[in-house]
Amino acid sequence: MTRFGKIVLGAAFGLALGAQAQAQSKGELHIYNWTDYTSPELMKKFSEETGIKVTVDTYDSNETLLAKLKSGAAGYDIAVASHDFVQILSREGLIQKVHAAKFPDYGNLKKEWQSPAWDPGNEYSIPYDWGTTSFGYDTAVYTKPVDSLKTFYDPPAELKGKIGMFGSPTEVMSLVLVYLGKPQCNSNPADLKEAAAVLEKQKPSVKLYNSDGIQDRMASGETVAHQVWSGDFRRARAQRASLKYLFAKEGGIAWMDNIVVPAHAPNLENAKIFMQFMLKPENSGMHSTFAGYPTAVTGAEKFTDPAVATAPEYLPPKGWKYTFAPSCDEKAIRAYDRIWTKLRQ
Ligand code: SPD
Repeated sequence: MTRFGKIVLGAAFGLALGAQAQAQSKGELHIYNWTDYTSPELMKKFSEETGIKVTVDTYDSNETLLAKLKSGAAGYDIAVASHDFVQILSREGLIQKVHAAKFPDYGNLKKEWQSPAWDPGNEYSIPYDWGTTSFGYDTAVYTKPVDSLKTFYDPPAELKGKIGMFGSPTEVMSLVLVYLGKPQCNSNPADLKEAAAVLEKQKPSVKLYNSDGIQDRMASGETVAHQVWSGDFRRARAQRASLKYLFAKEGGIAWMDNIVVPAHAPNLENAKIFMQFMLKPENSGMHSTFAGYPTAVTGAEKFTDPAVATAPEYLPPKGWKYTFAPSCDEKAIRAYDRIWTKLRQ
């Protein structure tokens, strides 16, 4: 759940809809999205323009999304999945085809994000925004220069016991493999032994494993270093200026999140209207301003707050090595789960 929990937008936000517009209500849209990833202002705009009432539930990881859809939760019209999970969701029949390439504004997608490897022809999805994964820390607490992920996996005294890690096995494994210079989606026993050893050694210095609430934890000083997504860290830094996001010398992880429609969505047509809405540069730019990530829509930049678009976390520096982690096979996922289960005991 977000810190605003389950939110209902539209009527609950006291929209300036006249009696006539309300009478023409176009139904509902139930969104299932990551925490801190849905702009209330943008949803209000959507409701005002379409007459569709929006509700939002939130989750903390792709694994939670997958588990929820697998459990048969049938109430959602929209979800947001990272690129490496879109294929898993489609293979398992948990999302449905929307044929996004036929949407009138499909051409607004930047060419490089059209028909991506994880969804050829954009049958199931449209890209939402992209960012990177690394660590951020408080330079007021640890004042020495940092250029390596080593500082977080083998931390100095100042950070011990105050590190936050993600609560997602795929994300924890992806970054530790970058640190070790090993391939992603790895099921090589020797590599995994090394990765597990790094995480076990780091564990006494970790305060918690949780992907939700990072902005608040870093802004309040509850944690002084955290595994984190770039845009979320910018929002924490806006509240605590001594925070710094690390573009480590070992590189980092990149991802693209995508809007998808769960199988059996009760409001399929409204889901398509929402996807089309998010392809408009002004709406995509509003999302970018809220979440702090670049989007896949041409012209969204014009509608993104320059303070956000020029933030150091917004885009990786030229020449920085980053990997779009591929969708892992069963063997790697099972191996990651074993390491994760042991780590969390
Ligand atoms: N505040 C939510 C940010 C969502 C980031 N999703 C990234 C997933 C990377 N695997």
